[in-house]
Amino acid sequence: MKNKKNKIAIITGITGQDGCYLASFLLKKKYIVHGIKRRSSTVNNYRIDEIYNKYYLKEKNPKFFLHYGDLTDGMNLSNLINKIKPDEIYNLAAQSHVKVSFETPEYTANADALGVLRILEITRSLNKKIKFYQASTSEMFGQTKPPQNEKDYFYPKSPYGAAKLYGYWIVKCYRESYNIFASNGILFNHESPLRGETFVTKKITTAVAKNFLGKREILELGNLDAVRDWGHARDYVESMWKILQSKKADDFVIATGKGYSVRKFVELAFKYIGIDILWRGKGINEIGYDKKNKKTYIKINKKYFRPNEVDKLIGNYNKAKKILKWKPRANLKQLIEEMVSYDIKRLKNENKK
Ligand code: NAP
Ligand code: G4F
Repeated sequence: MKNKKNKIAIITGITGQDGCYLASFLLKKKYIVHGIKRRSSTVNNYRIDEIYNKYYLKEKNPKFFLHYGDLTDGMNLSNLINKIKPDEIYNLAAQSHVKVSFETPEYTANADALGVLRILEITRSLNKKIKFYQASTSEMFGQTKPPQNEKDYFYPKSPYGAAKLYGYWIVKCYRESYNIFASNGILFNHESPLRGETFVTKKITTAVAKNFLGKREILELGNLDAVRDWGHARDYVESMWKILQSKKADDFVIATGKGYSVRKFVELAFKYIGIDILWRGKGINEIGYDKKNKKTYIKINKKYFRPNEVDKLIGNYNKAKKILKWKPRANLKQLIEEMVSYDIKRLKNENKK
């Protein structure tokens, strides 16, 4: 299976947003990529269909492979890692939705915390030279005041944040105890046209696109005042690779250093299609409406509030800039424009069908 020139990477969470961008990035760097996907009753490969066609179906010597697997199944992970013999493992698989983690806390801990331990334990006994990347998150900072960097303390506010914090510490623990090359990328929010549709940015850009195409829809949201540091997934997957190419295993904050509220994101996204949003009312009764014709476009629905909220995440990525020579390329305006344009095109195509 191994070709001398090509490094072999395993990506867990291959069907997710980052899995797709990272696979594409590594394939361009001539890696052989093995993606691990979990079984589902409906096909959910849409993000990686193009890659699968290009690098598996149409290739004489395929460079991209898919395997069934699950982070909650240690034996399955062990069989796969033993068979594939990777140089690098990028652990991106997770129950990644913060609000959902309040409803499925035990499952979230099993996949997002113990899943990390399972892979580390397999690599420890199989081959300590396998480099391991863990998708850690700014959610671990939770309540800590921004700007947050690698030295700040962690104070997670959700089962997701707490599970990811276990993942973070077990990576450090295995690195220090067994001299394994295991690193954490502490990534702040990153989005793209391929973002999952229940995350706030994608919800907003989809609603904006629908309204642009004349399909009037009122967008229902929760907390408009939460502040996030939103970057582009395409830029962030490059940092994952750089983290594993670094001389020394270590932990890095990856962010843009700029924070915006959900409210501002809404305003910028509507502005892109020529609508100026104004706000009226308070709390659950607040609405967002068109300055010109007074039509309502945004309402608040309490079902989108969380039992506990992380108010403000803004990352300080100086360490990554200095050591990895990484910096973000896309700014928020560019990100929004790309997401809205993509959604307009996507919905137009769906309407044609
Ligand atoms: P995503 O789009 O939700 O993708 C998550 C992936 O994990 C999907 O492929 C999903 O499979 C898979 N998965 C879930 N549970 C699994 C399990 N038990 N076993 C195997 N696979 C499983 O998330 P993302 O935005 O690409 O994020 C990638 C990673 O970075 C996640 O670990 C996330 O927690 C972390 N992270 C993300 C951000 C961000 O802003 N995007 C920031 C910091 C950290 P299905 O397609 O079948 O659901
Ligand atoms: O888009 P979100 O659901 O992302 P959140 O909770 O920040 O988590 C994302 O980023 C983390 C990194 O910091 C990742 F680790 C995690 O996997 C995920 O990718 O919500 C962003 C903000 C929150 O404050 C939320 O309360 O938007 C607020 N919000 C307001 N209305 C909403 C909504 N969030 C969602 N999902 N849906 C709403 O209607």
